[in-house]
Amino acid sequence: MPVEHLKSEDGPGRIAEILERDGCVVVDGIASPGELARFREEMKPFLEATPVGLDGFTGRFTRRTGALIARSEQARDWVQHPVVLGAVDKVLGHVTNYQLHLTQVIAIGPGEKAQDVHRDQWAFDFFPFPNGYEVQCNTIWALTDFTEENGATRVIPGSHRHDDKLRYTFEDTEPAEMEAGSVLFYTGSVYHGGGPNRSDAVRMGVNITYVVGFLRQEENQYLTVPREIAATLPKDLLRLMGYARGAYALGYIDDTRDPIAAVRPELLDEKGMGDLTPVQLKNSSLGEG
Ligand SMILES: O=C(O)CCC(=O)C(=O)O
Ligand SMILES: [Fe+2]
Repeated sequence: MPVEHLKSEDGPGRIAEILERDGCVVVDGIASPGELARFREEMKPFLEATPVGLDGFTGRFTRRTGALIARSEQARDWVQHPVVLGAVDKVLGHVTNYQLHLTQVIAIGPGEKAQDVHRDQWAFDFFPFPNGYEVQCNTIWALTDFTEENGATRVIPGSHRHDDKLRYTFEDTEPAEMEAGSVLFYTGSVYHGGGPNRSDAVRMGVNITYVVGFLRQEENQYLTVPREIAATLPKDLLRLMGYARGAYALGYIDDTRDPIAAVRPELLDEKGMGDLTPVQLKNSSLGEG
């Protein structure tokens, strides 16, 4: 079964429906050519300085460049794209809060082999989350066209409902082909992997992923984004980066204060409990309010 394609105008509700059904979907034409060019320009020195991976999983012909919040203003907009967050709100709507998990350019070079088929949520030490209980929602933004030849991400639509710890092979997968500016959405539970690059050009994608607030981030945002830069960022972005409680009792600082106090104290609201909305607090609190 090929990967379904939607348009941005179809909206977050439809994207979430297909994610519920298939565990993956491509949304065409989200990023404009101007945005793609700006991102590449901002990231150029960092992309050039990134070494290739050290093992088969990270890819010996693949470069992974992170810290996108610190390094690219364009990435900050993409991370907070309303269509994306609208869909993530629905996929992860069963928890009190979610957060950014990682930001990473994945540049698959010519000669790279297919990555082993996996679930991204295996990163949590292979914890067996219940079938149907999503903890992660992911995007890969195509910076170049993604073709079967150049290493388009391989997915198994519908496999988000399969058993855990299965060993699938390349032949079980479909390429998520898409044009530059399109975005592949996929859950942490769907089986997938990077494709082999049999072309003579680099396939570039931007992996931006989100995870429930009670699990640990892959990319540690507190240490990846220097404090001086964090102090310039808007509150909503800081919240998403993890300067917020992950649930009623998770992630406060010192005397149960809002973590925003550590980076932008001038943005604290009066009660200093603004990191969860009143509804989130009510839903997750054990007390009577
Ligand atoms: O680069 C890709 O297409 C996917 C990579 C991937 O799935 C991963 O590194 O976990
Ligand atoms: Fe993956």
